[in-house]
Amino acid sequence: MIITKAKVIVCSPGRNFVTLKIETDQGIYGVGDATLNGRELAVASYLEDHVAPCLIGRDPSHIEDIWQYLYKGAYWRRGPVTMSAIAAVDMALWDIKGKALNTPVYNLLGGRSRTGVMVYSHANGKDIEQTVDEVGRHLEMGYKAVRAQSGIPGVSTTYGVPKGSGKYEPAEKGLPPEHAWNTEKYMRHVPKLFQRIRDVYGDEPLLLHDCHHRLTPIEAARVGKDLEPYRLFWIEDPVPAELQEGFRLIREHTTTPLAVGEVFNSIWDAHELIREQLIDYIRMTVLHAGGISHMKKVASFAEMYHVRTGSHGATDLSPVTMAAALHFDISINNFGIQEHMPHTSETDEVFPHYYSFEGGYFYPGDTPGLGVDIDEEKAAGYPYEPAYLPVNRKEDGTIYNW
Ligand code: EZ4
Ligand code: CO
Repeated sequence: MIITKAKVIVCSPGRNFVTLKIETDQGIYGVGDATLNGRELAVASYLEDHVAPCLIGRDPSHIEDIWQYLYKGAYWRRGPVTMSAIAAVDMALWDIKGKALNTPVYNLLGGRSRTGVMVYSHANGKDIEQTVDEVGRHLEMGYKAVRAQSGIPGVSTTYGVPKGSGKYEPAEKGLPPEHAWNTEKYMRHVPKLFQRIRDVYGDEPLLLHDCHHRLTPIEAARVGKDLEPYRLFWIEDPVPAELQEGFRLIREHTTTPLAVGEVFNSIWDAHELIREQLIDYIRMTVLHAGGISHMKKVASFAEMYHVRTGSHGATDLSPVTMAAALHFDISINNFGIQEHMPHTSETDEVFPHYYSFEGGYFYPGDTPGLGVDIDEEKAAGYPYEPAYLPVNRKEDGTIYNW
């Protein structure tokens, strides 16, 4: 079998997605997700202009060799653009291999290690009461684990708070919107949110919270301590994690489990965090961290240090990533939890898929390959529209982490 074509499809069914479709001389094709929120066209060009020409004529069964060719062969290693592009190729090649061997991808990764993949959903609200209601709604839908975010009194708009009556979506059309931030107000507010959720729903539900890079290590230590009575499953991204040793300080002060990694793109962003057991969950994805091939190595390394996975799964990761993540999640032993944020119906129509949800768990399905596709005709009806994540400023105008 040889690769005859590698096509990049950019579309916007509800939000922007970049998809790679690799075709072969035997009629089998594979799909991969290359979406990098707010920087979509950079990855599209990387794939179209620099990767696709190198793939033509290669044997698609050589997944590891092609991965190394794209990683080592580019000379310029790592970075979100490069690693998302490599990931898209990697997903598409696993999809092709599964279809060629007539078996779901998880079978090629060692087989199933569990019956289903536990996911957590998002409960967002303008204030504590609205978030509490949303937690209840998700528990009724069968979710065992829920992430809770709420608006902060005195902060005009923040991460996780829906605009109007719609669902929360971080990216907005046009140029980047600006949000305001106040750490003190946030730190006073967040324990009240979780106290109220535990008062209403008791001890059983697994509760998570995303600090979304807004704290310093000592502030994160305080938030972790203040949340200990509510026994969270994790706090996510307590600090921006370029400085891996910053986590030592948080770790010394709190037993609230720590999760990080949605912006990481290779093991080199996380090796100290894992080796020193400074975190509990590594949240890199098969999309932004080099595909299934690289994530298998990350998970194996993490397994030795009691670190479990907790893949990022927001709406800016397409159903192709969701499918690939589920095959990966179900196959490894040190799986922790998978994030799930439902896509719009337009997105689901453009990306038909076989994965399914029941009772708090997702199932990848038994279709050969990844069990997901792109409907190119429908995709063509949703052309790309520039959209960006917000920029954050403190109340005095200083640019801050979003
Ligand atoms: O802000 O995916 O845990 N989920 C998140 C997401 C991220 C977006 C960025 O593109 O933090 O909502
Ligand atoms: Co997050």
